[in-house]
Amino acid sequence: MRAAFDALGPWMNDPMAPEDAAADAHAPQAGGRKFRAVFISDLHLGTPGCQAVALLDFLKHHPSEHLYLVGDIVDGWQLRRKWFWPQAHNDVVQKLLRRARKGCRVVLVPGNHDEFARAFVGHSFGGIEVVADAVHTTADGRTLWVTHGDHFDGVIQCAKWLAYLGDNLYEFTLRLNRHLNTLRARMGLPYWSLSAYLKGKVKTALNYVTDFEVAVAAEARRRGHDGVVCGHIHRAEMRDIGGTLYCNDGDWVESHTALVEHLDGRLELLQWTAPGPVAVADSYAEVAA
Ligand SMILES: [Mn+2]
Repeated sequence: MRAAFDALGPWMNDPMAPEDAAADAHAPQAGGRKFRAVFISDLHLGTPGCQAVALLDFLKHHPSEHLYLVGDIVDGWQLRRKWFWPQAHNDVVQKLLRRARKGCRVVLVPGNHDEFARAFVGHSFGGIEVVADAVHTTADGRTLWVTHGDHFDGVIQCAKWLAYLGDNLYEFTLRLNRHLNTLRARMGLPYWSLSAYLKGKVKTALNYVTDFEVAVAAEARRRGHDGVVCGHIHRAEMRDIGGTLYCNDGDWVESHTALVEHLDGRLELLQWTAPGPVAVADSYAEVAA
């Protein structure tokens, strides 16, 4: 099963390019850390909003035993509208495939923007397992249900956030955000996310977010798990909801966030602002309150 797609093409098994070999050579030394698991989602490869360069940097500095790709990895919706595939996006795919080849267990849980991958559930694509959802057991014995989360759009009565921030408006916000940050970079200011700021400020968005979080946590509890890891709403979070640990690993179009499990089972949300990670717990706490 694992090798079902390995025969598809030589690009899956490319020998390591010299620059890749060099990059991998310093990966283990970078920070001297290895993680038990890394969870990322909502990369939206194939869209101009995808922060592929930052993501590559993050992946290089966070080697792990398990890597969960929690949906919306490749944005099939946008690619159908307009083809966009720069080299950095290719590099991300190659990096993920290489990681699988080098012994990391890479699991893809498709989301709504990459629902085409749901046709391959149960198969393996270049060593990457494709599953509808997964259960991850932490080093300290907790079970986490891993799902993208889009199935919960339907159970939320008033998806006001989606009504206000439709796909096109969202794309526009991201574009504005890029220009703004190009200017900020010229002025020597750090990266700042406009749409994350707007979403954090809009009350209806918060209601939607809360409904979503409660619904996902309730389903994880119903399934008998200690917690859940999801993505979809592009809002990184880790908190207890009625005794169930709700973790959202955020996204790589705005917030550059990931959930990591340390070797002892401790979970942590990271925001990658190269050259070093920043814990996001404090900055999100005020919005969640
Ligand atoms: Mn999604």
